[in-house]
Formats: sequence, C-alpha cells, structure tokens
Amino acid sequence: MTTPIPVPPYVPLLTHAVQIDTDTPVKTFKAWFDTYGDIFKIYLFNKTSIWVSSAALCAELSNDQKFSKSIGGALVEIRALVDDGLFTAWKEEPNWGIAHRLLTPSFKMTEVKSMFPDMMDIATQLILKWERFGPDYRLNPTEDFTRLTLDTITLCSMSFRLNSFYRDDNHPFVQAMYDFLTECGRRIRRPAISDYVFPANYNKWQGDITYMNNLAQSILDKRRQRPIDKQDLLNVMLNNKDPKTGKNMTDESIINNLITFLIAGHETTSGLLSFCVYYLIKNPETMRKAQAEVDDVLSDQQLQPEDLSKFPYLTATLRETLRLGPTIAVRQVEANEDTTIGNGKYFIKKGQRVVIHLAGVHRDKAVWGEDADEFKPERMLDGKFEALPLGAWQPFGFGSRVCIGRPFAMQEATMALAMILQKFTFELADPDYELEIMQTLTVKPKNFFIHAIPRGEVY
Ligand code: MNH
Repeated sequence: MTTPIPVPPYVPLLTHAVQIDTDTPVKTFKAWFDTYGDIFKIYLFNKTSIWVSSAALCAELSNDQKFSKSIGGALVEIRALVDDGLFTAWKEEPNWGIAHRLLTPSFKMTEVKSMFPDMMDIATQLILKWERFGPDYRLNPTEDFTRLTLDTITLCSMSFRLNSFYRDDNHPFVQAMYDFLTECGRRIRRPAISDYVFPANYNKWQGDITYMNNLAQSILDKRRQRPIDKQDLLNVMLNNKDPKTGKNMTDESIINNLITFLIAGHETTSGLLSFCVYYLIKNPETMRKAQAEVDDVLSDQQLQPEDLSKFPYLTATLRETLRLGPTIAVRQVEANEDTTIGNGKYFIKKGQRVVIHLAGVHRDKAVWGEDADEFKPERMLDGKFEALPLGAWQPFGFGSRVCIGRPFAMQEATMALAMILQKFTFELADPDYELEIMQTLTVKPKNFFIHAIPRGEVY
C-alpha cells in the first residue's frame, strides 16, 4: 500500500503558485521541507510537481531506466533560443545524441588540459585587475568571476574574446543573454496571452534571440572563411562526425550548442568561485590550509599544467562548496512508467515530474551527520568522496544527462582558486555580512563585497 504525499495548504483556483517567493523561490521550498519533511506535492495552475530532498529519495530517482530528465519551467522558455541544444533537449531528440557523442571526447580531462593556456590568459587578467585596484577597493567578486567564466568559455569554445575585464558594462552579447534569461524567468509566471497584451516585452525577447543567433552565425561564417588549426569546440563541431551515425552537426545545432555552453558554463562556475571565497573567509582554518597547499605547490612560481593534479585540498574545498551551495539548486526528472519511490511508499505516475532539491539533499543528516550545515572540506578527503552513496552529492546532475562541462569547470575553478590564493588574502568589506542568495537560473551570493589584500603587504 502506498501513502499519500503531503500537500501544503493552498487556495484552490490560484494553487500554490501565489505562495512562492518571487525573488528567491528556493526560500519557499525550504520552508515547505522544514514543515513536511523529505517530500511534498504542490499544484502550479494545471501542473502537479513533487519535491524531494533526501539522499535516499535522490538515489532512487537516479536511475536512467526509470526516470528521464524533465524539461520544465524556464528550460522550456530557453528552448526559444537554444532549441534542442544539449542542455534543453527533450529525451527523444536525435540532435542531442549526435552532439553528445561528438562532443564528449573534447570534455575529457586530458582534452580540457589543452585549454590550460586560454584559461590562464583570462585568469591572469583577473589577478592583474585585483592587484591594480588594491586592498582598499570594495570588490564584488561575483561580478569579476562572471567576467572570468564568460571570457574563458567564449575563448575556449570559439576563440572569441569578449574582453570583459576591459569594460565596466557588459558586452552586448552578454547583455542580450542576461535580458533573455531574466525574461524567460518572468514568462513562466505569466499567462501566454501577455505576448499580445504586452508586445514590447515579447519583441525585446525576440530581438535578443535574433541578436545572439546572428552573432554566433557570424562567428561560424568567419571560421569557415578563415579556418584555424586550434582544436576549440567550434572546430570540433565543424569538422568531426558523430561516431554512431556518421553525421555532421548542422549549422543550427552548432549555434544552439555554442550558445548553450555560454549559458550553462558561466554563472554556474562563477557562483561556485564566489561561494568558495565566502566559505573560505568564514572558515579561517580552511583558508590557512588551502593557502598552505598553494604555497607548497607553487611557492612564487607561475601555475603550470602539471600542477593541476597537486591540489587535493583545493579540490575538496570546491566539492564542499558545491555541497553547501550547489549553483544549480534543483534538477527535474519524470517517471518513464508508473512506479513508486521511498521503498514502495509513494506512488509516482508515468510522466509525473519530480523535482530534486539538491541544496536539501546535500545537507541530509543521514549522510553528512549532525554537522551537515557546516563547511568542512575534510569530509571530501582521503577516499571519503569516492565512497559517498549514489544520491548524496549531485551538483553536476546524474546519468546520461550529467553535466558535460564538469572537468572544464573543475579545472577552471581550481586554476582561479590557486592563483588568487597565491596572491591575496581576503576580508569581508562588510564585517557582519552573512550569506544572502540571489536566484536566477542559478544561485549565487547577493550583496557580497570583499577586499583582496596582496599577501605579504602590511595593511
Ligand atoms: Mn553544467 C548539465 C551543473 C559547468 C555545460 N550542469 C548540467 C547539469 C547540472 C550542471 C546540475 C544537469 C542539469 C539537469 O539535470 O537538468 N555545470 C553545473 C555546475 C557547473 C557547470 C554546478 C560549474 C560549477 N556546465 C558547466 C560548464 C559547461 C557546462 C563549464 C560548459 C562548458 N552542463 C553543460 C551542458 C549540460 C550541463 C552542455 C547538459 C548536458 C546534457 O544534458 O547532455
């Protein structure tokens, strides 16, 4: 016999939609978990969604035979730009398989290592900026980490320079992308008729889509006119064939995936670095150990590709940051057939969407113990990370739709972290600051300002 899933009280016609915090939806979901435990069900107009936040339930849902990635909410809106690109493809779309097989080899750790010089180029720009602005400057690390990650992904994927460190405002492409993503978030809370009632919003949204597609198309056209030897992701997509079908990617699919990399590959890694700096400042002992590791490996020398494997403590620090602050806070699956979860306790109908609240799963006391809310990279060291149960730590998702950019993100973040720790110590610009969250597609710290103090200088 199955048990009904708890449903928080709601207003019939308006359903639960009106109760959700408009700026930071995760706040409302956290409150529901606090009241109802690991699982609850809500109604959003005509849709039902089930939310779970325990490692055990996450493990049951991490099963590619029984559950598939579900494209819902803002992801559906984002398809207006990137269609069947890797991140937003429905499960049966053939272009996903072609792009996935063709691109997977380029994202292996060994291949990502060849991107070291490009990553170094951009990270050096961040270091120079922080050195030149000096210790008194009230620095917003999240903004500069976003410059870093955006410029890195465009340089590594299409050898295109946004030069974000040389401007205060955003590159027009970046602005179009932000405006587009913000509007996608708003669109899911509005009825479809708004497109006719408020055509200005709709036209701006369409304009941004056209602008981004045109820019990506022009980069592709220029590459055909003036080929280069470098094996960036654009060249891989243009020149390689899917090993299974022998097919090339179409121009449309190449453009969809170029833009997908930019969307998927910048805020996530930028948020990771921002949370990491926050947790390091708040945990001086961890900061000391991280800095000691960097000093041991680098001393006063420049970071080299062969150093990348020598930072186990930094790796643990980044993994622990992703545990407490998964920058993609939820992932969604749907049941392939009628089934149950909770060891047979809860019935899940075929097609039913289940939202896995990763931020909650990652603080499950059954896995992490009573100190689950504390920042302790030591839990990720000495084989403990490798021994974690299936549903315990999934900041990069799971299974066939797992993040393709994981080695890329980890290398980029490790490099940036090693380089900034070698050069600076950090202080909060507002000494009483406690973490606040800003939520767009991803989550990141809000109103977070620091001072970056060159090491060895008396301040
Ligand atoms: Mn990434 C999928 C998190 C960096 C490109 N990414 C996912 C998913 C998560 C995720 C979670 C699965 C989402 C889902 O199940 O709906 N990604 C991250 C995090 C970081 C990150 C936390 C950094 C930290 N991702 C990157 C980078 C790139 C990238 C960098 C590109 C270079 N991610 C992707 C793509 C997918 C994805 C592409 C979709 C993969 C697929 O479905 O085939």
